[in-house]
Amino acid sequence: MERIVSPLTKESQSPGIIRLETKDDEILLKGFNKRKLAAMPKRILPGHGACPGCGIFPSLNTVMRGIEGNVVVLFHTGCAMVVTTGYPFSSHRVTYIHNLFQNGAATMSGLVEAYHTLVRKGRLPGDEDITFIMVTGDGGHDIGPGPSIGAAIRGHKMILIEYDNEAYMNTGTQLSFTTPLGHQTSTSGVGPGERGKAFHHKDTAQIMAACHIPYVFTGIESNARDLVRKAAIAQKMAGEEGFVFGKILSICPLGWRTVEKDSVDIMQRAVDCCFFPLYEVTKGITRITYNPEEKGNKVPVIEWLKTMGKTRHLTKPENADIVEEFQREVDRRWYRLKALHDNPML
Ligand SMILES: Cc1ncc(C[n+]2csc(CCOP(=O)(O)OP(=O)(O)O)c2C)c(N)n1
Ligand code: SF4
Repeated sequence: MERIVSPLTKESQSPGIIRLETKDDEILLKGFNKRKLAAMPKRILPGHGACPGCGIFPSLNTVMRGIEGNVVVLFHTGCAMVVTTGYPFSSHRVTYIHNLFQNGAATMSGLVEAYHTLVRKGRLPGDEDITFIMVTGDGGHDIGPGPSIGAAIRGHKMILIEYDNEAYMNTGTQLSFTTPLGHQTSTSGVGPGERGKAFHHKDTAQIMAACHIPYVFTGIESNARDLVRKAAIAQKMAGEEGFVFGKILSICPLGWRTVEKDSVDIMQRAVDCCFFPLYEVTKGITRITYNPEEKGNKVPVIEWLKTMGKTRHLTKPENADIVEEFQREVDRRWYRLKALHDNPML
């Protein structure tokens, strides 16, 4: 077959735009320039088969802006994988691997160790650093959390990114364990016998933080500066210390039943109602990186829920008890996070 685009070189992936500086125990991002970063060649090319407005690729491409040099990626089964790998084509401009749904972290950690062992034995040059990045959906983290937790505890030098679109989108919007309470999916219906998902969402960022890995972060694509900074720290930590986990809330207009032009506002409300707080955990120390209360932006959860088709039923008076329960749980998790932020000993 004729090659349409060439693979990326290390040089083209290393524009040297951003850098990190440490000041008073805080890691600061320097040189952030949206125009320059946007000109960086994309590791995932456009022209793939995702729906218009899909949040996965702007999210992943923003993460990639913070990461310089050669990258190897592994994608779990899910929309991100399926829409970029329609045989015989590929949207990936870097070395790409796919293996069965649940064992991505086992595969990637084996590859990381093989690479470092071959370098140590002199069978590979080892004259450049490679950043190993695994990508999974939230469903992949229902089916494959065992290998992910195993890889985290073993401390392999890799980054694991979970894009959370709150359901199994690729197979038809079935609920995942991160689908929030009351949200409608194809397996949590709304009607006389059911009022959306019946139980609260799983908190993967906290599960991974409990594995005592060097760095955990959350992010959204529309807060690009925050996400690029966290990605740059993730690369540094994965190169020097060990396993890193990042969770990104990612909009799915098809499954959330939203209109693309509203995406940025919807995602911002998810953050501003504290459903999806932006924070990082560095070697056990939690730091909230955007506090909607301090900015005067905090809104009740209903302000987020009313923006999506999948939660429109929650605006009806007969479902007020679900909204109340959801608000209570979101508040509880937010207060807990603030306590962690305020007290490094927690
Ligand atoms: C072991 C296994 N079970 C089920 C499937 C079918 N399957 C393919 S993609 C998918 C959903 C993936 O959901 P998620 O990880 O949330 O990614 P998304 O599709 O939302 O991007 C499922 C269930 C599979 N490929 N392998
Ligand atoms: S179904 Fe959702 S997650 Fe999948 S490609 Fe479409 S918008 Fe993206």
